[in-house]
Amino acid sequence: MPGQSLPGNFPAPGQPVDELVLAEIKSAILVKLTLAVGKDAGIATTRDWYKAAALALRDRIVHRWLITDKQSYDGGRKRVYYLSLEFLIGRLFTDALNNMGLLPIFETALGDLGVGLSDLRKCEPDAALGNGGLGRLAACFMESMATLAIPAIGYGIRYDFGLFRQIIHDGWQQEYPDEWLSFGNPWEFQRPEVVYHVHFGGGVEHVEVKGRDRAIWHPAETVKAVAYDTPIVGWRGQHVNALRLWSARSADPLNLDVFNTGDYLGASAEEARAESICKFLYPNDESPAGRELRLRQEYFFVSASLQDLVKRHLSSDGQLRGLATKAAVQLNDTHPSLAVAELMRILVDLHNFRWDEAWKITVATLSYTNHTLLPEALETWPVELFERMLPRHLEIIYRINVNHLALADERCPGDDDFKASVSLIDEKSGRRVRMGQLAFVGSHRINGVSAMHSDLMKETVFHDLNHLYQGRITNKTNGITFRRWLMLANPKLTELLREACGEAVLDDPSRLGLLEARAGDNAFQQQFRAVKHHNKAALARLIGERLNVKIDPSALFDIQIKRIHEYKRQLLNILEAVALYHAIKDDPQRDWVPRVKIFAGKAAASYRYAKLIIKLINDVAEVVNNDPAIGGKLKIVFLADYNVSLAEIIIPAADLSEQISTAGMEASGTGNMKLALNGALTIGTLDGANIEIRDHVGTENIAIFGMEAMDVVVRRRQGLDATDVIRRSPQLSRAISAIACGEFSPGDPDRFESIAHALRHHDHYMVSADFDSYYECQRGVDARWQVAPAWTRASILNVARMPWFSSDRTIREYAEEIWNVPVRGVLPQTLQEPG
Ligand code: B1H
Repeated sequence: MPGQSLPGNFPAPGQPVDELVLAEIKSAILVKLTLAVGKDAGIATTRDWYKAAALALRDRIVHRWLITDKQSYDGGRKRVYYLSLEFLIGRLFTDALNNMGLLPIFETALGDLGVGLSDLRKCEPDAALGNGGLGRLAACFMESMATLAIPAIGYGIRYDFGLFRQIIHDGWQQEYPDEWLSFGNPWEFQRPEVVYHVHFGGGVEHVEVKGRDRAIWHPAETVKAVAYDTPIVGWRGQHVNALRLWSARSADPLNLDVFNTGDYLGASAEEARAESICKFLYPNDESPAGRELRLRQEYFFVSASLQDLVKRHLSSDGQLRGLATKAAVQLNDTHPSLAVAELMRILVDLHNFRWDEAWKITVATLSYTNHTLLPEALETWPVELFERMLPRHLEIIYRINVNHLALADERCPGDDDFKASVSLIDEKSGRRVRMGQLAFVGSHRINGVSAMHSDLMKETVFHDLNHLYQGRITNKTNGITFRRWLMLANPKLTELLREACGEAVLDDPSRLGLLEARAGDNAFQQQFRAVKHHNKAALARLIGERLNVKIDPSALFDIQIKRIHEYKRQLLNILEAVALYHAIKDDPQRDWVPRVKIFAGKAAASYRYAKLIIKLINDVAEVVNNDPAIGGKLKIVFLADYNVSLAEIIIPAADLSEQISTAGMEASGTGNMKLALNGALTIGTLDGANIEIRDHVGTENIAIFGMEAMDVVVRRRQGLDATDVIRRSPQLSRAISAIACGEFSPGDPDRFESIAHALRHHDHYMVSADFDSYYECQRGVDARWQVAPAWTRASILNVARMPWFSSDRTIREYAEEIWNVPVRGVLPQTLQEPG
């Protein structure tokens, strides 16, 4: 009903703000500015105002936090513990304001105080404590768990430096430290009293106590883990959970004996070693760093988190027997796999449980999400390193393995290959502990992140383990939070959707289905296009400011934003751009569809080939953007330093979403969901969640091309040489020759020789093999773009059919099928899988 206030202080559009509340908020901000920031309004910078406003907002969140936490505690409710080395949060200010229903009133209050909310929000640095999809998924899940009132704690590391800042210099990526904490962090609460000791190294003594073996670990080194809590508020502010990040401190910060000898630097060496644990996030997406410091990070946060949750459990239940009924621990990939051995150590060594009972509790408590099947991403650690760093854990892993291999022998007697394949120890490449196998064996549920990925898990890496532990693997297709990725990122579209589907759409995304009836409506289409145009004009302005490239907002905005990785095939996209450039040059008078190809993404600092692809994109852009012969029909842009905040600007402006990974290689993708939700049509392969997106939006509203996962397997078996396909494709042949002979790098003609060679003779990612199909598909997209009503209809239908991809749906599935915790509300009937 127009004008009527919604629960939790949510003003409907046009509703006047409450003057009393407004005065209270203004005064709260001014008090914070004076007493917490220590500044007078006359001299305050925008950053000072941001801090004051964030603190005023935090006060309001904290009240809810304390109430909901007490309710969960008093009610003895089961808690979810989400263990993740990555939380890619981005900015929190408008997210928290929006969820608290305070966005309009803060905007007015700040405006009255002479500060613009949009300037102010830019003062907040992105919390980039993650690499990409895996870390962003953890952040979406935290928001959805709070929204669904699931008592939960996210555990991770408070890195001093998040993911590096990317600068593009002369077309090359350069990495700079991300000093996100240099101006303080108004969201977090340091908890100096919440401290745990985490041990490393030393040896293990075995003694007999009452006829039972007892292991006593004598560690050589101890580090302290100190908690920092950030409140995460759910939609409509009714529930708040904590994100608890650990920071490392030395247990012995200054060695006085050494200090007194005059070796001042040496005296704090211990401190430096301890604190290095939380210094930085490893910038490797999909390929584990394999460094000793990384294993220290993994154990550090697992140990602190388990000590914390065990202590919480003991304080309410008094014993650990029923742990699994009160705690569900979700392992985000294999990075926290040590939790299996650590929980066993806590139960057996510290709390005297018999091994078998401890094992039952451990398996019932833990569950593990797998995010990738890439062989290079499967984490393993040398046994020798384990022995040195975590000697007791290695013993525990060996014992788990003995029981596990006995089971394997029962299932497949005498089959040594089967046993070798399921063993926790890889004996083939110099004895290594397999973290995936460890997490699998120690968990009651193992999930993949899209239907196809979960199926492939059963068929490939976990084939034998699936045979041994039938029914453990399950699928939980990823989702995204609509609050951030629709409401906040795209306020104009949200406004239109509120008008078209009613206010309830904010609570129940299935109401987006009401758009179906309007998809062909001319007047509605015009409004929808106007929103898209507004967002595209904003992005065009940003590109003009940052890169000095002039962009026409009415051109087709073709977007590929994600980590730079060979399997994601940015190379296929830029090759198509080269071929299109040649085609336009050959026939400039044809009615070419004006296109802007926009790329953004970071390459791991050590991934040289990915960095060369960035250079290629920039070199091609330089030539294409400055060639008058093509009349501006094609523009290529690489936006530096892709992060959550930049994604929030690019995604609402997208017409076409590039989801073009080699089939079978992208576990799910979540950018694909964000772009479709904002009305972009997908061009993609049948990979990851693209398949489910197709099933929901309908084959006619998505452009699918290329080989399928099985085709890839078959072709790879035949060899990786691609001269056959190149010979058959004049366009591909010309595009490869152009990059090989220096058409885009005249000053250094050999620069891209390695890329050309791989395209011709080592086409592992099927870039050459898929090229023609992709090029054709893109021309089909051009043709569709030229019929504006049909394009707009498909775009509207994408929005209408995306509700299933809400992370609220994903979290409900985890809650019901893995964690066994109740959730608030019921899934509306309309939010079901397509028939
Ligand atoms: C995903 C990773 C990942 N899968 C290792 N695996 C890392 C692996 O630092 N490391 O060692 C970091 C990240 N990330 C992504 O997870 C998948 O590629 C996406 O397809 C998926 O959508 C996302 C969330 O499930």
